[in-house]
Amino acid sequence: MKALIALFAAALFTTAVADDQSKRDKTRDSSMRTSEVKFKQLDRDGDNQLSKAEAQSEDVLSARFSKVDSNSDGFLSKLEYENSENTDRPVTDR
Ligand SMILES: [Ca+2]
Ligand SMILES: [Ca+2]
Repeated sequence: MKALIALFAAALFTTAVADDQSKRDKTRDSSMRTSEVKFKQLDRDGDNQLSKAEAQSEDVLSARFSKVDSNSDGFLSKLEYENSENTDRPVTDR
């Protein structure tokens, strides 16, 4: 019986943790949603990366393509795109 209670407690605990995690994920999602939506719009062939041609529909991105493409494979991954979005605020020259 004791073991059963322990099992229940463990299950409850796991659920609570998972719940917490999904809440945190949602918060993070909403703050990243704009760039994610934009990325999906730009990624016309849906291969989860932006080719130069796909990036061309966005002037700013197209102009900064080689800079945003941090691993220089000729494609922008979602991560590279999101990083560029985050650093794309008014840039002060250093
Ligand atoms: Ca693509
Ligand atoms: Ca890349």
